[in-house]
Amino acid sequence: MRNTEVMTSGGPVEILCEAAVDSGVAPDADFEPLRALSICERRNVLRFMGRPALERLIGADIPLYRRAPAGWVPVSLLTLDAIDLPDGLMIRSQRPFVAEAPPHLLDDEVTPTYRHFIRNNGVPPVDMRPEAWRLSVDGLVETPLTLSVADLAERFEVVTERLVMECAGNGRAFLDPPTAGAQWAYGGVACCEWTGVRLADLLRAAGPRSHAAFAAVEGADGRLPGEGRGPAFAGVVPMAKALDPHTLIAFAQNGAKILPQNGAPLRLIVPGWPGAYSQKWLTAVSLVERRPGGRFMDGPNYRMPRYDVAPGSFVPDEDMEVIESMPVKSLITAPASGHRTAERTVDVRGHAWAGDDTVAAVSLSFDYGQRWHRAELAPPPNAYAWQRWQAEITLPGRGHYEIWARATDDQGRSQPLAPKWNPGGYLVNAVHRIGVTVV
Ligand SMILES: Nc1nc2c(c(=O)[nH]1)N[C@H]1C(S)=C(S)[C@@H](COP(=O)(O)O)O[C@H]1N2
Ligand SMILES: [Mo]
Repeated sequence: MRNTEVMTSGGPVEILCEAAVDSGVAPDADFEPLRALSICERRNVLRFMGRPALERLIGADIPLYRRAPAGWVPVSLLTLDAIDLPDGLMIRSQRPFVAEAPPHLLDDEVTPTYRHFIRNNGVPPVDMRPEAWRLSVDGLVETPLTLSVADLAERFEVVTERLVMECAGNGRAFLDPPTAGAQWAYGGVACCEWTGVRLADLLRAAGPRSHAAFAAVEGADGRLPGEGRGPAFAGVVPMAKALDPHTLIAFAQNGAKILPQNGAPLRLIVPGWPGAYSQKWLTAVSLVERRPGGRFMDGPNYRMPRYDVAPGSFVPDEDMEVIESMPVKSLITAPASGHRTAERTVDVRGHAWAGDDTVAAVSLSFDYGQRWHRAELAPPPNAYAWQRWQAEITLPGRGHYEIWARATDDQGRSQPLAPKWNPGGYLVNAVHRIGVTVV
């Protein structure tokens, strides 16, 4: 049993929980000291170990060791984090509260509500009662609106869709040198079933003026103590995306109320784009002509260099552009990394998604990317849902292997084999790797 504090509506709350869920790795006493380190620090310790030391830590031979890329570190030694919360979340930061699930707990086609990652930038509002909530739509509109949660469902068509949301910084923990921000491993992504109304329908009801170019969105959360006054997190959605029929103002998640930590009672869902666009605890949508320099929406935040840069480089602001669609990516959700089995043949499955686009293919490799085996890939159940894939992989024999998954989108873009460094630590979409040992 361990005690954990969670920030919910009323502030810190004590939750008693057991690490009931297997994190999917072999508990090796030798590895215990490394658990206290960050993923980046672990890599920097492990990369200088030779084959015998790595094999001892893994508890098995690594037969294809000589095919591994320079500086390779077994992924199952990198991602050894304890489950902190019931239902499987690992806490990445307490203030602001940030948590993610390990990939093998994201196996469901529809992510269970409690396994949806949590990314707060400030302190959630205290009062999230739907009865008292009001949403305003104003700025460059003919008729400003003030709506209650009940008004939304009464006045506009209600839709339910499975939508992928991913934090732009998901995967950041794999960058070297480390960059500031939440140190996500793989779990800053989810695909829930969201119910709500289309933002486009509200905007049409309000009548946007012709020079409206952006929807500036506000939430009711406050800044962390010591960070001054003002909104915790400002969002800006370009009009074309605001008018996309899949951009929703949601009031339900997986058929029930949205959880406090995920933005109750109303939140925006801007699928395929960084989670940062999906304003939680939504209170206002205001149409504006010019991009406002809201908090976290200016400077280098949510921007990528226009070109590939060497790790650790300085990139001038004018060479940075705002992130819109997220890149193609995949997750292996079964087996869990660290899986040990007597069978050489392993059933592998997972999800793949590609921002505004769809996934055209998923391939798997067990020899560090030399040969690739095509997986079976299902179409998305609706636009912006992730796609199921599965494959049967037969490993060469006993020992420790890595299985890598690489998705390719319908524009022909594939996941890179190694993460690409950038100053903000965004859009890390390198192949997903798991470790599997045949005993
Ligand atoms: N009001 C508000 N909205 C917000 C945030 C926030 O801190 N405050 N975080 C953003 C970021 S960076 C992400 S990735 C998603 C995370 O949503 P989740 O916590 O429900 O997973 O919400 C976005 N919307
Ligand atoms: Mo995010």
